[in-house]
Amino acid sequence: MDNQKIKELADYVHHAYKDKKEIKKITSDLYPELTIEEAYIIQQELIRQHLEEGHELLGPKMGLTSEAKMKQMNVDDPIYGYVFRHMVEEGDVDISGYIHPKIEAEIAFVLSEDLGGPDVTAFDVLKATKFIIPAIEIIDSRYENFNFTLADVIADNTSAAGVVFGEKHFGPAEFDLDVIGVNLKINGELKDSGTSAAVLGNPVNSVARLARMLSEEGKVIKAGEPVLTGGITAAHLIEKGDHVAVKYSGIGEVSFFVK
Ligand code: 0L1
Ligand code: MG
Repeated sequence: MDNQKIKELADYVHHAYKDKKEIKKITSDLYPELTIEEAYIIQQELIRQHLEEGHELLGPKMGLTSEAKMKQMNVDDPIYGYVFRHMVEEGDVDISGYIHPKIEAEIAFVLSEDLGGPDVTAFDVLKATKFIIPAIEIIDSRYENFNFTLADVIADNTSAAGVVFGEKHFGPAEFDLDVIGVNLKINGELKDSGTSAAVLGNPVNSVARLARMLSEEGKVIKAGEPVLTGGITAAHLIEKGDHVAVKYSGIGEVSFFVK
C-alpha cells in the first residue's frame, strides 16, 4: 500500500469521526484486500492526523479481549488503539458527539514506570502498577451498524470515541484483580454483569499483552497514561435520556446521564 492510499483511507475514517457520520467499511469497496499490518499503518496515520489537529494522546486501549468477542471475530489476538484526552467525558454525556455509541465496563491501569519489551509478564505489570481505576469505555464504530472486519476496526482506531473514569484510584495489591465483579444498569435495569476474569483471564494479562504488542512497534506503555484493558461486559447501546450506572465490587461505581 503506498503513502497516498494510506492517507486516503485514514482521511476516510477520520472524516467520519469528525462529521459523526457512519461510513461503509473499508473492505467492502474501497480496499477489500486490507491486511492487519496495513490496518495498523492506517491507524498510525489516523493518530498522526489527530495529533496534527492539536489533540493530545491520553493512553492506549485494548479491544477484543474477551473469549466471546474473539470468537465472534474469529481471531486469537486482541487489538489495540488509542484514546485521546478530548475523548474523556465529565458530567453528562452529550450523544450528539457520537454516531451510535455503546458502553463497555472496563478497568484502567496506570503504571508508575514505562513498561515494554517482548517478554513482559503479568508479574512485571503488577510490579509496575501504580493504581487501577474503574472506567466505562464509550465505543462508536464509524462503520454502518458496527459491521466490520478485524482489519477495518483496527484502521478505525478500535472504535475509540469516549471514556468515563471513576473518581477514585485503588492500589492493585488491595484486590484479586481477576474477581472484580461488575453490574451494568441502564435506567435501573440490569443489562449485564461479569467478572474481570473475562478480560484475558485477568486484566493484568491484557496490559502485559499490550506491552508485548507495542514492543513489536518499538513502543512502550508510558508511566502515568491510563490503559483501558478491555470490556468485562458486552457493549450496550445508549440513547438520549438514559442513566448509565456500573457497579464494580470493591472499587465503587461509575455513572452518568446521556443527554
Ligand atoms: O474496545 C473494544 O473492545 C472495541 C473493539 C472494537 C470492536 C467493537 O467496536 O465492538
Ligand atoms: Mg473497550
